[in-house]
Amino acid sequence: MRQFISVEDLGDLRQGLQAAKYVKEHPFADQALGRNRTMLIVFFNNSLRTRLSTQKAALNLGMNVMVLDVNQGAWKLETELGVVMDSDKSEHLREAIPVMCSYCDIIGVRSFAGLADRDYDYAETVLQQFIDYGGKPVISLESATVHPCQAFADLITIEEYKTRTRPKVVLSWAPHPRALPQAVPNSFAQWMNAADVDFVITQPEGYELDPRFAGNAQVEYDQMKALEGADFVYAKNWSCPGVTRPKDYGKVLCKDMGWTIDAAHMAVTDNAYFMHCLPVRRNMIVSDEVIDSERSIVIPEAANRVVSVQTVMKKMLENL
Ligand code: SN0
Repeated sequence: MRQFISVEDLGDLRQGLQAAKYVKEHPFADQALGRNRTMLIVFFNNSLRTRLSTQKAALNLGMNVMVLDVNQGAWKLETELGVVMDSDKSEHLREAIPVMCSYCDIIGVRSFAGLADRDYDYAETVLQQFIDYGGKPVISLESATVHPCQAFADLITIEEYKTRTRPKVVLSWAPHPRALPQAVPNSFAQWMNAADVDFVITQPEGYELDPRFAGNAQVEYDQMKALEGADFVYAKNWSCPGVTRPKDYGKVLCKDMGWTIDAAHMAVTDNAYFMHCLPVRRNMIVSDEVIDSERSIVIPEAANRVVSVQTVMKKMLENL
């Protein structure tokens, strides 16, 4: 595996889930694989789970690990090609990437969407430069349009908790004070479409996800109707993806607190589990009552972030 961006990069999904199960049961079985190998993780944006789970996974695999926060101590990096570098940006990604990659065997990159220019974000302009100029396997640790390590962890969690062969999984938009990327819902939709689940997306008008991720998923604009009989409720805020309203790309279109997942929403489900990638804004996305209930599985979901990224890194190490 040379890159981990999409569900297809994992190969056969059943086998991928089996591999994850093995990693979870035997976290230290592959220490020899990572010996004298270095994992570099580069952050252009904040992180808690990704930062720690990726380091933990690398350590479990016997790797050395280095972390760079680009905005704290590194030169400010220019990401646009062909510009006159007369601003505050001291170094171009064109040099920084091959240099960073000369120090490591696998590189992970977090680089959020700018939410200003849809084409720039959806071309994965920053991540693609790491793929093109680095020469090392690249893991998206949430890039402009995808968060595959999260979606893989989400699927692992659903597999662990499901009581039906084909559970009903509902992705519900929920309100948030800021404009957030579409990476988490995009990847979640892509992975659910590939998995053996009955998948429904519910969102206000204007929040339609890019069809390359939403695929043939059912879309239901009536949130309560969508939630009926759900086995898993996956809440997330995202900004306007600019599909049905191109001019509003990256904007907040709705702050309707009626979309907050509370006990009344959960009551129409089939005693569903509540999921969220975290960090979560309590009483915006989800009520205290729901996230503190015994049906909330946000903590085991976050714990599975080690498992998903370790499974990916192991596959990459095997193919070095
Ligand atoms: C990010 C997002 O893509 O939605 C990362 C999620 C894994 N979330 C945020 O930036 C939330 C920030 C906030 O202020 O709540």
